Amino acid sequence: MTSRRDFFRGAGIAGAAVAATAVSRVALAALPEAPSMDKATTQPPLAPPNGRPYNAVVTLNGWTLPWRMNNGVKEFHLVAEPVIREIAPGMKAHLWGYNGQSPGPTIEVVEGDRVRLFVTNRLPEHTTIHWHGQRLPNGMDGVGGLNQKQIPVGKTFVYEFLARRPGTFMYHPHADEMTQMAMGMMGFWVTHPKGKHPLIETVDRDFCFLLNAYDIDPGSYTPKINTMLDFNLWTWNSRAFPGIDTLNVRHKDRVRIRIGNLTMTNHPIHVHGHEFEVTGTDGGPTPKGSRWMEVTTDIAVGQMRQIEFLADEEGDWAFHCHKSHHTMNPMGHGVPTMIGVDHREVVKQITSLIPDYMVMGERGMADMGEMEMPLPDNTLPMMTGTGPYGPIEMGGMFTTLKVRRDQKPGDYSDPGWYKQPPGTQAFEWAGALKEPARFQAETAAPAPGAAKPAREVELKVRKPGVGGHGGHGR
Ligand SMILES: [Cu+2]
Repeated sequence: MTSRRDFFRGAGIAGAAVAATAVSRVALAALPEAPSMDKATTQPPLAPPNGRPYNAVVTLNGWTLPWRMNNGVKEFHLVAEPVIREIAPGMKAHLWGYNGQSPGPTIEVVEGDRVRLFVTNRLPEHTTIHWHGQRLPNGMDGVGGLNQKQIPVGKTFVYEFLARRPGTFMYHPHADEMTQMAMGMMGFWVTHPKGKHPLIETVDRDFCFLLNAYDIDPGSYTPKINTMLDFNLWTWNSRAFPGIDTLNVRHKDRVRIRIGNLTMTNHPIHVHGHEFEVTGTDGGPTPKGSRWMEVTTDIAVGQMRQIEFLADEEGDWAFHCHKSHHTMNPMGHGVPTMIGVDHREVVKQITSLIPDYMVMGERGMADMGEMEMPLPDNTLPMMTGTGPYGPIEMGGMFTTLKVRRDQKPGDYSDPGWYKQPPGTQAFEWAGALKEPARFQAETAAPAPGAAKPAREVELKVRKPGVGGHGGHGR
């Protein structure tokens, strides 16, 4: 008697081909092209050349993967492969990604689209892709060993499903995850609504990016994959400030920003000058009654958030993770706090032995923003970026939202620095500075047992909310 296994073997058809037949014969007819990207700069939105219409997203320091329409099916071809990614000018990393970059290209489809994704494995080990957040047949969910066999080195697998739910999603491997995600394998996925959706607004600008993190020793190129917490590069789409492009919008634009977190910690993402609402998660659009105004939203590990606001304040607004260590580039964590320590004597002695010795942080760390310390090759300064008024003293997960009246609709180019209208910028006080009252009080403090000083010291205390001078003290 012939067993099922013998039948397949005897038929001379590879197991993969039989499995794919259940998906579609067309799928195997010819592999679609796999476009590749060699730049880390933000590419303009990809207007859909066919299929249902939608307003395309802009991937920060990324791009959207073109597709081929094949008998009504949108066919994409992702190639998992080693890539070289510029993290910021002056530093390149040897990562793993898709189609030339890390993260891989954004995939944009429309609710109701039939989607077929060819995934070719050019890595040195097996992989899979999990389509995070999607409703799909269990065998398409991409967990290696659970839903499918891992894709062996050199092989191509086919995933096929209906994009059932509009929203903000991502994709990443579910095979040797610790290594493959630490190496930069991930990508964004947007399913646009079919027609008008009661909970999804039409917006003028729609940006997306992933939060990721790397541990790359200064002077080296490859991430340390065993790191769990102590990363030294906090990145948006595998870019660190000042390598992250600015988000350039027109005054009064309605702006959506979609963010997904594939790091090992949460990131409170903060926008200056505007309030926003969280209008969606990876579970879909949020009900209107659950929305409230925020200026910071915490994005936990594995979560996606989409925020929306009216860009009605002109200017260059900081947009960053609010964890202050996440807006810095590599630094030594073993550095003791030196604020308030007078190094002068010891520095004299050390420089007689080590002429290049440099004191760090005795007045704070702001010096680091303007320091031209020799760095090892292929590393970034800790705090960097120069604005119109000097060093910005930031790194990592930081960029700028630029709101301009003269930005043309659909123009994503950088308008340069904002020029504040006269009289609208913080300025230096030019009047006389009084001696602080407390200082006088201390110097006038009586010696133990001495008589009280005759002179009264007046202290004016302004209480918040009272609106006048709240009281007097000595
Ligand atoms: Cu953060």
